[in-house]
Parts: sequence; structure tokens; C-alpha cells
Amino acid sequence: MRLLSSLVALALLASPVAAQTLVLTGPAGQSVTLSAADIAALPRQTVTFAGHGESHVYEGPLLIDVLAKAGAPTGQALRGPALANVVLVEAGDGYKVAFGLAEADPGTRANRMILADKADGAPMGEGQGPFRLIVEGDLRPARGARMVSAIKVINLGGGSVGAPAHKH
Ligand SMILES: Nc1nc2c(c(=O)[nH]1)N[C@H]1C(S)=C(S)[C@@H](COP(=O)(O)O)O[C@H]1N2
Ligand SMILES: [Mo]
Repeated sequence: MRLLSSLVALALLASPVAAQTLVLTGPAGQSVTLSAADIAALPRQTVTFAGHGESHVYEGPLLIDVLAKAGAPTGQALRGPALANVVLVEAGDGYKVAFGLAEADPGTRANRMILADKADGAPMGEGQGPFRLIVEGDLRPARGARMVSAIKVINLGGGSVGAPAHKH
């Protein structure tokens, strides 16, 4: 009984805190849960983003490196039929942002997409963190989903065998 009430108390204490994990779904339907430590361990980038007249420095891995953990095609594999993959970013408040996977590929676009876990050198608090999408070069911050809790990579190609070999 004492154990049970301790567990209930712990659950009550824990409930208002945003999940520190990120649930990924890959193009083949595979699901992977990453911890904040898993995300922090990926190679890091720094992106300055200005929105609403304020400029902040965000830090975190390239989104494509996060998505690779769930089997998303990257680099040379991101061509032909792989270009029919889309990304759906979901936040804790129900906000959703979608775009093509190739938009997150640094071999395709100079502007980076990162999954920030720090802003101005510190972890982001409630309402913003622990993870925030940052789209370098966007003219407004609407795609910068705060409180990212899940990301799905979905292939809209319908399993077609796809593009012929192509040199570039
Ligand atoms: N989860 C979540 N992220 C969101 C939104 C939201 O409603 N929910 N609004 C977006 C919009 S429209 C803007 S303008 C920016 C605002 O971010 P800021 O509060 O850091 O300026 O967050 C974006 N990210
Ligand atoms: Mo906005």
C-alpha cells in the first residue's frame, strides 16, 4: 500500500513535465524512441533564427540525422523514389508541421533544419522545449514547432518502383 501511494505521488509529480523523449516513425513503419541524451549525442549545429524581431541562437542536431535513426533515407540515398517521403512533425499541443524529407537534406538545400535542444546556450523550458524544430532561412517562425514530441517519415510514393538511374 505504501509502495502504491508512493507510485501515485511520483506519477502526480511527473505528469506536468513535458516528455523528454521523441517518438520517431520511419518510412517502413518502424518506431524508435530517442531520449534527450540520444539527441544530444548527435553531431551538433548552431543556427541563428530571428522571429518577431528577436534573434536567438539554437543548437542541436540536423533533423536528417535524427530521422536517420528511424531508417529515413539520407545522403546519396535521398533521390528517385525516396523524394516521395514527407516529414510530419507533431508537438505536444497538437501543432503539426509537414514538409518534404529532401528539404531537411544539407546535400539538397543550403539552409539547415535542426532539432534544437538548446536556445541561447540553455535547455528550453516548458512551452518551448525540450525539442524545437528550427528552419534556417524561413521568413517567419511558423514552422518552428515548439515542444516536438513525435516525428513521422511517410512515403507517399505508394511503393512504385520509381525513377530510372540518374547521374546527379
Ligand atoms: N507547438 C507549437 N509550436 C509553434 C506554434 C504553436 O502554436 N505550437 N506556433 C508557431 C508560430 S505561428 C509561431 S509565430 C512561433 C512562435 O514562437 P515564439 O513564441 O518562440 O516566438 O511558434 C511556432 N511554433
Ligand atoms: Mo505565427
